[in-house]
Amino acid sequence: MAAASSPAPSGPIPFKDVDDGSVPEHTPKDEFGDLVAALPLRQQSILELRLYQGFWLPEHWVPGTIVFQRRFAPRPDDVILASYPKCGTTWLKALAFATAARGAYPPAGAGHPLRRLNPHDCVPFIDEIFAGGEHAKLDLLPSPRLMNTHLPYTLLPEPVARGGGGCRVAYVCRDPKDMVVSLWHFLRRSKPDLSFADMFEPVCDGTAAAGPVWDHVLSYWRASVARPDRVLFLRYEDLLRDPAANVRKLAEFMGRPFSASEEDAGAVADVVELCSFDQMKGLEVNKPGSGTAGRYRAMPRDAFFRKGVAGDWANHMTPEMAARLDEIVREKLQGTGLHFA
Ligand code: PAP
Repeated sequence: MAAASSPAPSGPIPFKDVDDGSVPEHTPKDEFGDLVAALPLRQQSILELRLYQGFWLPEHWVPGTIVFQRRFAPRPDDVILASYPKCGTTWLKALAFATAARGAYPPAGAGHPLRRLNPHDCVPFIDEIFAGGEHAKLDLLPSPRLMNTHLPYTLLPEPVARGGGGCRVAYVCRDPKDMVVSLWHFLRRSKPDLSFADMFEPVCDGTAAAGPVWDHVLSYWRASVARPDRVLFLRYEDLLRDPAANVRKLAEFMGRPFSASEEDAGAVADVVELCSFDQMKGLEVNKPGSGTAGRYRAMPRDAFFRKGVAGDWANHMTPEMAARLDEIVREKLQGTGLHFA
């Protein structure tokens, strides 16, 4: 008699648990290097950017983006977390992971993966995974999978953007003024002499990495209006104001609403607490000197937890700079129904 097969493991599980650290001999750069070399180029702070399909992408992402666009096979229960850089990626990864994996890993439990791993080690970053030719590792993840990207909606693979495969996308946006401040602090970890103006100007003229930021946000905004069942549009400021309401929203969107008994047991509050800024920043794994996250450009893990507030722009910009960026963004978003307060 055949032995009873054990049930397939269910996701999400931490990406770190399936990643053996191996790197392939060949990367998409070998295949698409010539195509990338023909694209408009710009040097911006520590990054070389290429203009690809209307967006300034870090050069090393572009070949992987092409492979992602052409060969990614979404699973019906995949959830892709999307954001412009420095708009709440780390927090959204933590919240989505804690929410989706709460069956296997109770959020209040001492052994929760998010107490030993940075959120970037739990949820794979598609753009860098594909850039490094490591995408076969995504096949090792049990369903449902969680992954994240900084690509705009219009650059997502056609089956994902069409919603045909059933795959869902959750996007988080943030006041662009706070995004610039956060980005400047982040990049200064690699380039301490980077001036604020050298970061502010490319954001204003749309040439910062993954920009123009307004086109990025609008790509997801429009998709969320057209397909609210497939694209969830969140705001960092709303997450700060009412994290529990947004965790419930996220859970429903992912098809895993909290049950009445989970609510009674405080599961939502447990997720919020596990992923709170103070809790995550205070973890050994995220403290200065604890190591790095990221592949191509590894960053110290503590760099992902700076202040975690709204409105820090006021400490870095003159009122004139703030009014200028607000006006650019207001004009670009005019008539779309989207605005930043
Ligand atoms: P990434 O796109 O490079 O992954 P991302 O996580 O989007 O970065 O941005 C980091 C910002 O989110 C930081 O903002 P700040 O510089 O204005 O402080 C960081 O502090 C904030 N952040 C990270 N984790 C949390 C959290 N758990 N709660 C609130 N904010 C957070």
